[in-house]
Amino acid sequence: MEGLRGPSDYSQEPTRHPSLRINAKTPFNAEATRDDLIASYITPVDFFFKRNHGPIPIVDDINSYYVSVGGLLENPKQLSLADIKKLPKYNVTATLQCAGNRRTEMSKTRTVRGVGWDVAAVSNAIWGGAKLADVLELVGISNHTAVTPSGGKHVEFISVDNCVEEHGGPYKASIALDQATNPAADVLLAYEMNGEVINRDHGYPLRVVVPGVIGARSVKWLDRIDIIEEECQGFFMQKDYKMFPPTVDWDNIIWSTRKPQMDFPVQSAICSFKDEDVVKQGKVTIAGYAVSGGGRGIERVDISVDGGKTWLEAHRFQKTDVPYVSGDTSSDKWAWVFFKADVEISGDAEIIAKAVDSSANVQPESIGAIWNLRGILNTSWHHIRLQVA
Ligand SMILES: Nc1nc2c(c(=O)[nH]1)N[C@H]1C(S)=C(S)[C@@H](COP(=O)(O)O)O[C@H]1N2
Ligand SMILES: [Mo]
Repeated sequence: MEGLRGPSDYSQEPTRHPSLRINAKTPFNAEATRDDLIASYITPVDFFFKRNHGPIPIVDDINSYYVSVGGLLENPKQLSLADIKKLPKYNVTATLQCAGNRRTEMSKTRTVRGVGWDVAAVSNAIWGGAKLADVLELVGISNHTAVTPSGGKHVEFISVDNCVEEHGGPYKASIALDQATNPAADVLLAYEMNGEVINRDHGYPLRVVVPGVIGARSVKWLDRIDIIEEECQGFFMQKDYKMFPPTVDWDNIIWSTRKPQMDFPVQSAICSFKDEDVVKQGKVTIAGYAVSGGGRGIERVDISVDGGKTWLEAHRFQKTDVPYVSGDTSSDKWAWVFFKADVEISGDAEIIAKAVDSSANVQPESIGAIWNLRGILNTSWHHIRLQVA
């Protein structure tokens, strides 16, 4: 890990925007307010959620930084940032969502363990970097490879941060080799975020971005890439970020019975209001975001102002004044849509949003049906109770 260092304490953290809501200080976990989140379709770096499991690494000398690519490879290589920048550069607009988004709300029905998040552990950026498929080609693995001759089936990403859950070891995760070597999957090694050099909080000098997949697989501060036979055995793949049924609790959990979560399901949240906000009778605008994993676009966002008895369809957009058509090649398949609906409120109202993705997957109605002990993937219908003054 030359050039890149994971400090063991929090004395050298970067400065952050004062209006972020801090959910945990050490490791630093914070999200934007609902208003800040939907103020811009591309989330400004300052307001992009920050999800860490240890102190933020430091680059001592960018000229001695390199990524080691090894594991089940005939010719392991060390790639400098310059080597990676020599590859064709792609800009991919992709929404990252932490699997813990909306955990606080899930915990209200029955307690779950984990950092509490409101609805903003999700953000959208333009990531600039090289395709992982091109990087793997450099080390001799051609596009669309599911298994290498040496038996490699997964690509493991290893960082340098000191994570509590790894007993001071680094954060790591893996994805399947066929996804990593598929140029259309748009998996990036990103060195830019929103047109600027990626900052320390988000992975400087280089991070993985796996579009359409829970944020946990997009490893920041990349140090090593290993081609491996079985998926990564790290804590965050094997003992966390798995979806368990509501019957499983801490006394009967068997982690090995479930697969690591990869794609995230269809999600939406109303951001223009908070619960118990007081409004004037008449017209109000309901606005928020909707996003689905796996490159599935958003087909529809339904809004109810009467607790789910009747519904109307919200207007969806990615670019202002351009109607969004899911599946259209001009739309960003890895990115959220914003939605808006003008509705009439005559008295206290229960507002609900639910989204439908391009495969007709719909958000589940109740939290109870998807409750899980770690409180991940709360994608239940989003409710807001409004009071009329
Ligand atoms: N090295 C490293 N990579 C990491 C993490 C981490 O703690 N260490 N957290 C992961 C999780 S759980 C999420 S949701 C995303 C968050 O990325 P962000 O902080 O840029 O929003 O980074 C992922 N990559
Ligand atoms: Mo996450």
